[in-house]
Amino acid sequence: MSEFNSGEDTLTANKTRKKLKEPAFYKIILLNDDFTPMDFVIDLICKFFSKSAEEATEIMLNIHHEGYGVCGIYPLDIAETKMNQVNKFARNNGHPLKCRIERN
Ligand code: TYC
Repeated sequence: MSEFNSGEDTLTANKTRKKLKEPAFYKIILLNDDFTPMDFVIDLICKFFSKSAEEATEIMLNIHHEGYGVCGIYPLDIAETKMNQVNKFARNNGHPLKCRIERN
């Protein structure tokens, strides 16, 4: 069965009507901390989530004030890849910033 569908009833090969599930999407969440520099977070959001500097600044400030924030929503495989890339990028640059995913 394909992961992608219209969400409507579909006539399958054996002529049984089946209600197909919506594909699962996952939010990519960045967590606030007291140490990662704001400029690093803005650059990271631009780099991994294709946001403008203005959008990235707004997202970063929201995380800074609220404790966490959503940077994007993707299918599971893409969300997992981005989360791992972000966590590795922060770690490799010596910052404690953490990224999680959560089912949308
Ligand atoms: N709170 C950090 C600071 O004051 C900035 C920051 C924003 C860190 C977002 C992490 O996900 C984060 N330097």
